[in-house]
Amino acid sequence: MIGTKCVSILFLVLLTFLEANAQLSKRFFRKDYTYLITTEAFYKIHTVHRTWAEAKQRCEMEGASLFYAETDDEANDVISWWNQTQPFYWVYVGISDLLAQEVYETIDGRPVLDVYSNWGPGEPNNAGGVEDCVILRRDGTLNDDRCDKKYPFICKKSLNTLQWNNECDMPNQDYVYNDALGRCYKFHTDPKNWTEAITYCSAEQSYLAIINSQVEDDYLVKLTEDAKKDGVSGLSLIGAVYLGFHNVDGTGWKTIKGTPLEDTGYPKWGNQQPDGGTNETCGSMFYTGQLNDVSCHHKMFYICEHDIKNLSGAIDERFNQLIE
Ligand SMILES: [Ca+2]
Ligand SMILES: [Ca+2]
Ligand SMILES: [Ca+2]
Repeated sequence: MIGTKCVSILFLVLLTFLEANAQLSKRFFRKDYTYLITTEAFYKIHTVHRTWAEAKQRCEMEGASLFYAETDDEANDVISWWNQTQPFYWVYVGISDLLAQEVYETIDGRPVLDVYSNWGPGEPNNAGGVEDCVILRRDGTLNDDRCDKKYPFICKKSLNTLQWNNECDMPNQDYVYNDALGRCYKFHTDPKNWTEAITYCSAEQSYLAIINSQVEDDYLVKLTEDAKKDGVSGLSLIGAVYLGFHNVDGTGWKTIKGTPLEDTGYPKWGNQQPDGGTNETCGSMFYTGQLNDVSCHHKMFYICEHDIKNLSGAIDERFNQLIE
């Protein structure tokens, strides 16, 4: 009996320990990022070419930042990984002189001389007086270039800055877990149009929320009530938040996953809605919870929904490895 009890306690202690350390020992940030052991950081090469400002923003949307090498070693390791995986000759890095001409600094305000700053011959030359953003060439040299050119880029997340939202099993700290629904949500107070809202949710490994039950609707109403909505500028429509359903192609209301609205579990339109015809083909929820068709161009609040993978499977597997 005592033996069994001891084993159970040991198991609980072990499980708690594993859960607490699961993230650090798993070296996991997001499935689209690669961990390099030598630099203790996660990286993602974006193959879609963007301007420097768009690249910087995109990395931030993913909870990371536009990469620049801090040391020669990091530059070598990242360039070697890049050369093994992608054919690009250049990538944008997080260095510019946009704040003060000819004073190059990193996106987090470090002087360029404090980080990897192996300029190519004659660079930075501010050619034509319009080169403020820095690219890294695959030979390891830096060059100032126009910020409005579109290049691939690399995002980076250091292991030592990684935080984990255990309930939601994701790095984003601002997603809130709902016990009854077993999933997580974030109310975005930065107004976006419908397409942008989809992009932002997706960058957070989530999707524009879809209401599947009265319970979920009640919760989203509460989330909306509690959100800090006062004093937000840039809103073009108040009283409703974007959701993940639409009739953009005119073939009937459906979710962004393709399910007809009447099969979602919550097809409850507000009074007289939908009323916008072809002018209102995107989905929203009135603050009171009922559905409303709106123009896709409005800048509105929106809610992202996040499905949780089951972490316990990974923990069980580790436990089995330990007791073998
Ligand atoms: Ca140049
Ligand atoms: Ca849902
Ligand atoms: Ca409407």
